[in-house]
Amino acid sequence: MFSRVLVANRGEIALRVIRACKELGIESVAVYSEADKDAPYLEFADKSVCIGPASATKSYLNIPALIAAAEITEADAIHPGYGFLAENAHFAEVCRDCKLAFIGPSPEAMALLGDKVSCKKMARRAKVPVFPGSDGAIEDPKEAIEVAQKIGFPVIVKASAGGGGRGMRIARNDEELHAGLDAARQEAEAAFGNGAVYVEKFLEHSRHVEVQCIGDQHGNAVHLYERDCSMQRRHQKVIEEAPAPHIDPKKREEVCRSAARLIKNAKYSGAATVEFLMDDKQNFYLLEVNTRVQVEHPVTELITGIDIVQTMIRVSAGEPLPFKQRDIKPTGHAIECRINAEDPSKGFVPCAGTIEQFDPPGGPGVRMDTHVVRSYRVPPNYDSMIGKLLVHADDRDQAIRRMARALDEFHVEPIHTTIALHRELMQDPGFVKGGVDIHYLERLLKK
Ligand code: MV4
Repeated sequence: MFSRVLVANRGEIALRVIRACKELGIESVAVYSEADKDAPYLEFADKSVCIGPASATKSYLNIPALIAAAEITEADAIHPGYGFLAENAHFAEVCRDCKLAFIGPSPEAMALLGDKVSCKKMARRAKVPVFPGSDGAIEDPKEAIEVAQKIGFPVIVKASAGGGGRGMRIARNDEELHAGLDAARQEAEAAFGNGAVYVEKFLEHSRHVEVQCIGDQHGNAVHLYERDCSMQRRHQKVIEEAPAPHIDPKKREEVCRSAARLIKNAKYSGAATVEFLMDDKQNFYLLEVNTRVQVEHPVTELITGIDIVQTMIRVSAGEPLPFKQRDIKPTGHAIECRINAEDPSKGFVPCAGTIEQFDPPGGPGVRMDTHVVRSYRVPPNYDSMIGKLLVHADDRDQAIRRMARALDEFHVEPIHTTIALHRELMQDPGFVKGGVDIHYLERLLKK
């Protein structure tokens, strides 16, 4: 096992990793930018190191500064959390070259699954359903037109290096396809330095169902069941839950086994999330694979009782997975509400500033993952998520009531947060019924 892990992140996920280390008897090293120098969670780590100024490029994305911090503190591993460098294969490779364990997949596996064209190829071989479309990257617009003729419009052009909604264009005719190819390619070239694009059938109404998986370095891989993340706005998830509501048990097994098969075939080690779109007939198609721990991982922890962050650390140190697929028995229902320092009544503008009052909820079945305490100052430099409120209950209806109760107890002043929005969503007939599609929340917010 590692003796000291450097946590290459900030905020709630940094605290989450520090806690996992402590429970495993491993020392942790926190890093911070100048904007985070007074963050209270730094005290929970065994050591902390300043890695640069507020700007993320100069701190949390600064590879030489992170490696230097690991070397100075004699850390033997780095946990990247999510965002920042978590899915940067170059960073994983630099860690390996510096004899630091990257707590995540190998750079090769990350690159293979992170590139959507090669990921889709891998999925086809593993008999995981993918959208009909081009076999690989599109070189010539003629090719794209031929594909569209075969599968029918609408189609979607996606950047192979994209993800989370960046570098995508929907096309409903030849003309839009020509324009979409150029636009997606240019956007991808500028954003990722890789202009490769592909074309597939566009599914209009669907749900976002993702499967949590984890593999070890001995060829074992399991799934930890699925989450529904359809409640989203501008590709930012707002509510996540597990299990996904209104899925037939047979379909559920099918989608979860497909995901685990993909991860196993890729000889993947570490945590991965396999994302799917599911249509109203419960047909599912691969979207992409996230090769990191996700914001919403606690939803799965609550229904399975498995500590995903601890397990990531153990498999990264070479331990075999401590459970088999048949040992994983999900119970009850879990919901997560993302608490963002944003004003939903003003187009979700971020609200930085000092939190004078912070009274998080508690009681049975409530989990609050946050780095915030009273008098914490939310810096304007980073993501606006200030915490995650989760509940676990016997079934979905009780989980919704428990969340409504927890949100009632929750008081944050004076900055605006998404708490008030979540209170309304817990009473929204569409959400309460369950099984909404990925456009539901945006339609609701327009009303
Ligand atoms: C799609 C799609 C419909 N059909 N692919 C958006 C983010 C990226 N992960 C893929 N995305 C989509 N891909 C096909 N073939 C619709 C979306 C999509 C979406 C997916 C998941 C959650 C929210 C979304 C919002 C808009 C579009």
